[in-house]
Amino acid sequence: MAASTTGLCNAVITPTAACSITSNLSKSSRKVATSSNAGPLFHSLSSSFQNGRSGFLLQSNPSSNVAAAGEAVSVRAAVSVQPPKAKKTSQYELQTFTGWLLRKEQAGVIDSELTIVLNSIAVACKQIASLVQRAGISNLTGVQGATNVQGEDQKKLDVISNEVFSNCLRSSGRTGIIASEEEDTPVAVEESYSGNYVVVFDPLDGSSNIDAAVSTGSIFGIYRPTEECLANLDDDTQLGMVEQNCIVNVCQPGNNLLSAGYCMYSSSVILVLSVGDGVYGFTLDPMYGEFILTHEDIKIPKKGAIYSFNEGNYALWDDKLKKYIDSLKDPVPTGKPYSARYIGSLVGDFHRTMLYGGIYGYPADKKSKNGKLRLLYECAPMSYLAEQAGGKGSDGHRRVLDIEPEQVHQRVPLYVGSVEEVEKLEKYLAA
Ligand code: AFP
Repeated sequence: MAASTTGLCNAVITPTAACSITSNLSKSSRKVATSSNAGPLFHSLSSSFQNGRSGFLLQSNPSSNVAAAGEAVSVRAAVSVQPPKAKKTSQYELQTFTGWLLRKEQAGVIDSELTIVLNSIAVACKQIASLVQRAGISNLTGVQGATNVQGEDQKKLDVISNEVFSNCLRSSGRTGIIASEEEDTPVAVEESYSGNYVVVFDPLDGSSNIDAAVSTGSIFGIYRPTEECLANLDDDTQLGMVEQNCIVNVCQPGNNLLSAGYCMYSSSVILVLSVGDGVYGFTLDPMYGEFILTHEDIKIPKKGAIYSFNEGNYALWDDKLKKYIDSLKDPVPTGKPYSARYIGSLVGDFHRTMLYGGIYGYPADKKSKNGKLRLLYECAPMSYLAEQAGGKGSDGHRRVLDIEPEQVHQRVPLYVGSVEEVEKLEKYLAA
């Protein structure tokens, strides 16, 4: 990529050649379907109906399993144009991610453009999940031989996942700017048809775990570009300005997020996201190749006796933080110590914290004055999800979502999880 700067938020980059990938997303169509044989076909037709894109569903008499050749199929449920029901009506009815998105669209929570972007992210996650699962077999473990702008060794899968994520976003035609952990500076997408969303992502977080087949994940955040950026996109004569404006657009506080989420590649592949009305989790069904709603309206417990810090850095920490950690091991008045759990993969550690409660922390220390995690594509999306689930995300003193980024790859300390646990830590740091 032709980049000439260090990722400062007022930086200018040279335009890059956009990749021409045809869209994976099939246009919705009105379907007329018959089924003489219940089972997977009928199930998939039902799902198609459920997703709100099928106008007509013709169903043969289910008591007759096979319609003989030439036999007129008796049509029972003729035509329905009813909107899809919000509640499950059958034990066989699965709510797919696509169906869920369409319901959110119908309810006016998101628009059709954002639906397309989120769908393209789900496709990227499925592809990355498959690459991660086959990494050992396909010789995809190990390093690529390069370092990213942050001086970290790029794993082979870091580079491939970045390409997969970027290509899926480009092919959606709705993304104007992408900023990734693996790119020096944000990239303007030239073939954007509409929407022009700004998408920030870490395509494979926790990749140092890959060679040991430990959990990893992808993290993303979606912002709307400012009016200024949209206006200039049509003006070829000001391309340099457009680039500059759009890069500035990447540096938005988490408060402006329209949506954020992650996909965890673990014993299950789980996509967790929010579009601003709670947090929802979808598990990839390997049989159907679809994300299925499995975690509805996730709420982080108000407190939880699990802490997740890299305690190997204890000697480098501030005394106030040391006191806080010590207090978890010998708490007054309960006397019952907290449990320590640390994978070293933010997505896995955060996912557990969200479901079981507790606190995840990556503090600043004597070596890393601002901690390790990146504000834009790690701390802000996770803090947004935490708040949407009733939890809290803090840098120890202030709300992470209020922090105005100054650089694309800016780092900040992160403490996220149960409200009471994060507030307890803040009190120790303020003492
Ligand atoms: P890698 O992508 O290099 O594995 O880093 C992962 C990460 O950014 C985040 O996912 C972890 O929570 C954190 O770093 C772990 O850092 P430590 O190894 O310093 O504990």
